[in-house]
Formats: sequence, structure tokens, C-alpha cells
Amino acid sequence: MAKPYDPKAIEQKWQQEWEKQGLHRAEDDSEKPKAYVLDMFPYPSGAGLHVGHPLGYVATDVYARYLRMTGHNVLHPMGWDAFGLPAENYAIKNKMHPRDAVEKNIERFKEQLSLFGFSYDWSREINTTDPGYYRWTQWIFLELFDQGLAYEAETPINWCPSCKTGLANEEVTAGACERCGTKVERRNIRQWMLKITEYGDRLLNDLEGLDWPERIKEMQRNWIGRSEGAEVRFTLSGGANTYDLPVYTTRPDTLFGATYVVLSPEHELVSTLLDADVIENHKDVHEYVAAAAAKSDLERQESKEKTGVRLGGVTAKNPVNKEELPVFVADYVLVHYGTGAIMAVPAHDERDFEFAKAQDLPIIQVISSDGTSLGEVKEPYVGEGVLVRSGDYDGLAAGEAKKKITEDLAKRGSAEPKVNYKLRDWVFSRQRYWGEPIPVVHCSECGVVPVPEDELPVLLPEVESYEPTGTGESPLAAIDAWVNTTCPTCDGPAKRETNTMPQWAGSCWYYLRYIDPKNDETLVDPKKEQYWMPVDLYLGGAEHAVLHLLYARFWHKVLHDRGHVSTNEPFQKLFNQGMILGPDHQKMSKSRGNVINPDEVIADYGADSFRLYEMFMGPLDQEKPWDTQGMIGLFRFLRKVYEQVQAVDEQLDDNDPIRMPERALRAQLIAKVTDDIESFDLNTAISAMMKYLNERLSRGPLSVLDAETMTILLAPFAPHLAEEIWHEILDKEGSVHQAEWPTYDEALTKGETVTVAVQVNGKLRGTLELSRGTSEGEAKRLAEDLEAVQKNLAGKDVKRVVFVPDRIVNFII
Ligand code: ANZ
Ligand code: ZN
Repeated sequence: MAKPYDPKAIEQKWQQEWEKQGLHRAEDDSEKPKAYVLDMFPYPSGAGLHVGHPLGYVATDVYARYLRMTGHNVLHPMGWDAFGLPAENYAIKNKMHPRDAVEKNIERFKEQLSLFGFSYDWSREINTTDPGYYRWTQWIFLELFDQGLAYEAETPINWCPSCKTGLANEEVTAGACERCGTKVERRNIRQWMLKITEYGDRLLNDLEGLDWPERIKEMQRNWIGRSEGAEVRFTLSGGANTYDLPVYTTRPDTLFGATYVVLSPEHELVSTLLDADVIENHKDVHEYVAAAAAKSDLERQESKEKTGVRLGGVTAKNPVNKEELPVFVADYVLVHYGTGAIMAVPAHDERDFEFAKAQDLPIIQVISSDGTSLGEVKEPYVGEGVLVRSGDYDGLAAGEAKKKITEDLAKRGSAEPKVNYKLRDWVFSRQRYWGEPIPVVHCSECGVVPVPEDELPVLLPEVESYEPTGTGESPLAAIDAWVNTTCPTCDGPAKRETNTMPQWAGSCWYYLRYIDPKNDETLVDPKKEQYWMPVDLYLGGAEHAVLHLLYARFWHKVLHDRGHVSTNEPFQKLFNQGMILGPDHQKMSKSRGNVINPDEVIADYGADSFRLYEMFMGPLDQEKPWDTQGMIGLFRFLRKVYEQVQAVDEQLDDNDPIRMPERALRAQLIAKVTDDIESFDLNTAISAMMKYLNERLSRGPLSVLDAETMTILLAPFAPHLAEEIWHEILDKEGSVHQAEWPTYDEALTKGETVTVAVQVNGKLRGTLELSRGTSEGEAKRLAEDLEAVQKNLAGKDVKRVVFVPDRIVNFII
């Protein structure tokens, strides 16, 4: 009687066995080629794992297991990103200490993760909130500080009134806090900033060498937002005075089409002119500026109606033609980009066009698609073209004119080429409790003094209340005993920095710590770092396209420049998994009631079916809906495998030439599964296995070698069942996960079989189905086995054999 497939009876058993044997440990010195396969580590939220998490984790697990079986030393670790707002907000909501909440959630996550049979090297587990970990996060901050890349600034920043903390630009989506959706305000608060802008060019250029999805690279490019143009000097006249007014433009070729100039409401010349009392409509302008300040950045940028007020009595001289243009203050111009002032070309810029229409300003076309067509401008023409109405520059192509006009103006000191970036320095401090303390003290004598390295970590103190204060100060500021300290330089009284780091800090470098998680001498041992870096495959969700991936690249480059890491980039290859939708094709959410709980699926069908199904659903990077029926299909497949390996025909001789078609099928399967895993097409690898089993069974029961091969190929996908078969059915020693990946005969994979005629003295005596390219010796042996041939050759001397490859075997007697 065949044993029935019962995942419950086998999965936990093998998980415990693997852990006991330390089967997934990565070795730090090994002759084998290394492979570093990394998952984006989760923050342990209260909700536990959702089905999206395991999708990526299963894929990397398949890959890591495959790499081990093909002779690699694999580093495949897991850990917890546990500082930051989500953990803290969860704790506040549930009235517990964030540390306790994190501990509890990690326990739950680990319990859930253990169900899937992932091959993580748990001996390298890290937690960003461990003092032994964040000591090094603080240490890196001091490296940044020492390099002049961390500085304090009192700047208007994004402030979330609900989370009661400052946010980085990257944490604001459509004007709202990325965490809680509350509309973000602007506030002036003392902040720690990191000079990521100093790395803008390298962060941009080095994208070229990375094996990342083009989409993600493009998002990073846009975020960095490099543009090339010119700073053009207009001369502003107001009252008896003139003022220098540089504007940033990417289109100096349109200078002859400028019909007005705009200052942002916060531009310093606006207050200068207001103070000098030279603006005729002083009151209007003053009121407009005050109203703009009350609006959020989002309202200002997105409002369809462009508003603004003309500065009466003020004009600006265009350096190309000396024309005096009207000057406006309008809030569609941002103070922090370019120079905070623009030349407006309504014929060729959307925003300027809308504003000109609203204010009834002239619109002058200066670029024409073919150099001739001129007419009323019904909508701005933003395309390429040829200059018109531009004096000596008429007829030049826009690109050429851009260069020429900039050069000509530069000779007179009225312009210079200029590169601009959208990227801003990173607002790095948070006015919250649950983060790494920023390791500096403030001394009235010595200023900002870094905490000496041997005093790290600066421990997060116990507090009564860790809820945000909302005053712009962290809850840490209320703990006098912690705040008051002595200055490391002069021993005088000093105060600790009470801001903490943002949640991104710990994840900026965690991949380095897995390499050497227990080292308390250095961040990572250089020899180990050189061996393991860079990460060969990094897999996670596309929501990290900008934030985490840009910050981590930035820190990595700084560490590289300071000689602490050997590579210039951390993540050589990146892959984004797609989202798993609910059965209703909607995003899974509690409120929709369409959430699939992986624990329940595993309880019903086992982890192997779950793993196989998630890989089978479709290409890994695509969005796809969950379908429990589909999952059951995979369960049935595994059940069939289990039944069939128990029904092998042990008499079958795989070397028997007559088994050629079976050998070909097997070779084709090995080739296909191998190629598909290499190219990360895991869904087609699984369908190949399903197809194989059907085709192979149509030719009778499996041979021992068929069963072994199938089991090994299945092992990365369904590790528990494969191990069970390996030991209990096939009677093998050692783990299937340490078995060698099968090789195959390339010739056999070429596919089709051919019909070969078997003749005796030219007379047809039978046919053979052979795989294409079968050798003469093999074909002859097979032909001799045919009954009709044996009868005709009996007692005769075979003088020679005529062999026409893939067509004829002719015995001449
Ligand atoms: C004249 C012009 C003519 C422009 C034209 C565009 C098209 P990117 O590519 O994003 O760098 N600009 C400059 N500073 C600005 C600010 N502080 N606030 C709002 N807009 C600003 O965009 C550069 C272009 O955005 C600049 O080129 C400027 O408008 C505008 F046919 O100058 B342009
Ligand atoms: Zn001091």
C-alpha cells in the first residue's frame, strides 16, 4: 500500500532536522564560489506576515537552495527592521512599550516564517534595535559627521501633525505623511541633515552598472532629477535701485519668448522690495505673500489655477534684447529650486501658459516645429524645433541655440551653464522616542561634540512616556538625568542630542552586518566583507524604489570612500516581486475582507503546496490574484509525485538503449528547470515538472533514476516532500539539499525523436523511434534487438552496416 501524502506528518519533522544539523549555515571561508541572496527584511508589524511577504521569500529560498546544490557557499540571512514610526505607533495604540511590542511581534513573525521551511541562516539574525547593532548605526553617523556630511540646520521641513515629527521629502506622498496620510505642514525646526546631494552625480551615474529593473532605475533618476540648463542674469529695477536677478532655465533657447518674470513668494528680493517700499501695490503683494505662506506645498503646486500679483513699478531687463519685462510674485514658483525665480515663456511652457492666460499677458512663439509655421498659440509647444523671432539666432535648431545663446551671454557675464538637482539633503532627525539616539552632545564651550567611539552605543533610556510631545522636541528631552552629561572634550556640562534617527537608518547598512553579526571590534571584518560583497541578488517590493534603496546606496558609497567596504555599490542585482491580490482581484485588505492568511493555507495543504503555488501563479514581478483552487492543483501534483516515486519500476534499466525517449525527456526536464531557475522564471520551471510527469507516465512507471532526478529538481521548491522521498522512499543518505544538481547530455535535449528505418539487405524489417542524433553504435544495438531483425540475421554473417544518421540502419549480409 502506498503511503498517502500528508504534509503535516513530514514538514515540521524536517524543519527541525535541518535546524539541528545547521544545514543552512554559510561558511565564512570556503573554496566554493560565494552567493549572497538577500531578502528585504521586514519590520515586524502587529499584523504579522501577509501573503506578499512569503512570495519574495519563497523565490529567494528556491534560488538559495538551488545555488547550494550547484556548489555555492550561500549567505541567506534574515532579520528585523524594528525601529521607527510603524513599531512605535503600534506600541502607542496598544499601550505597550515599543520594545515589548517589537519583541512580541518578532516572535510571531518568526513563528510564521518557520512554517515555510525557509533555509535562512538564523545564526546571523539581526535586530536593528539591539544595542549591539545600533552601536554601529551610530558609529556610521559619526563617520558621516567626521566627513562633514552630517550637519545641523534650521530649515522649514515637512511636519506631520499627527505623527508629531519631521519627515524627509521621501516620506511625503502627494503632500501627505506616507505613514498616516495626514496632510503635511511646513515648520521651522532645528534638524540634523545628511548631505546626500554631494553624492547626487555618483548615485545617478552608477545606476548604469547595476542589474536592476529599468523602472526602478528610472524612478531613482527622476528623484535625483538632474537637469542641465543655464543660470541667466536678469536685471531688476525698482525705485532708484537695480538688483541682480539670476533665473534658472533649462531652455535658454527660448529667451526671446520670455514675456514676464516670476519670483517665488519667499524669494528674498520680494521682502527687500517690500521693505524698501518701492512696490506701488505694496498692500496687495504683502497680502499675497502672507496667503501663500499659509498654503501647503501641495496646494501650491497642484492647484489648477495659477495665481499671482504683479509687482507695480518693478521691471526686469532681458539680457538678450534689453527688453523690460513685468515682474510677478506667484506661488507656482518654488523657493528651493533653482534660484527661486524664473523667466516665463508662455508659448513653450505649460505653467507659464496658464498663468499668462489668467493674467492676460503676451504669448510670443519663438520655437517652430519646421521653422516657418507661425500663428496664434492655442497651446504651448514644448517640443523640439527651430528658432524664430530670435534675432541672429533664427533658423538654429533648439539644441544648438541653447548652447550658443548661453555661450554668447556668458561672454558678457550674463549667464553660465548650470546643472540642477531635484534631490535635497536628507532630513535625518526625528522628534520621536523609538529610534537610535544621535550620538553627539552639545557643549556651550565646544559646540557639537561627537560621543567618543568607545562610549557607543548611546543607549536609548527608559522613559515614563514615549509618546510624541508635538513641541518639536523628542520625549527624550524630558529626561534630565539622561540629557545632562559632560562634554567629552572639555569635561564641562553638556547636553545630549535628543533627536533620534529616522527608521531608514538601520536598513541602510544591515546587509553588511549579516556578514559579521557578532563582531564587536568593527562594523564588519574586512576579509569577510571582501569575500561576501556585493549582494548578488536582492529581492523585495517596489515600494522601496526610492527611499531605502537610495539611502542605502548613499551610505554604502560613504563607507566605501572611508575605506570600510570594498565595493562601490551594495546591491548588484535587484528584483522586485509583484503584489498578490485577493481572490477578488483587489488589493488585499482587512476592510475588504479578502485577506488570505498563509498560516491557514499551510495548516490545510502544507507549506510545500503553498510555496509551489506562489511560484506557479505567474511571473514573479507581476501582480496576480490568489486562487485557492489553483493552490489545490499544486497540492494534487505533489501528491501524484509522492505516489509515483513509490511506484517505481526497479527493474527498468536506464542504460538500455531502448529507454532513449525516457532519457531524452529527463534531459530536457533538467535543462529546462536549470535554465528557468537561473533566469528566475520559476513558474515555468514548475509547469515543466508537471508536464514531464504526465508525459513520462504515459510511457509507464518511473525508473529509479527518473524518481531521483525528479526529487532533486523539486527540492528547492518543495523542500520537505523532497527530503521525505529522498530518505523514506529512495533510501538515500544525507540531505537531498546537499545532493548534487543533476547534469544532462546536451544532445538529448535537442528534442524531437526521429523514425529510423531498419533494413536487412535493403529490405525494411522494422522501425525505431530514436532521439535525433543517436549514434551509430547505439542505433545498431537497438536495431539488433528487434525481433524481425534477429530472425533475418540468425546464422548469417553481417558483412557491414550502412548507417544514415537519423534515417536508416541497413545490415548487409
Ligand atoms: C524657461 C522655460 C521655457 C522653461 C520653456 C521651461 C520651458 P526641470 O527640468 O525640472 O529642472 N523653473 C526653474 N526654477 C523653478 C522654480 N523654482 N519653481 C518652478 N519652476 C521653476 O525644470 C526647469 C524649468 O522649470 C526651468 O526652465 C523653469 O522654466 C522652471 F519653454 O525656464 B524654464
Ligand atoms: Zn565642551
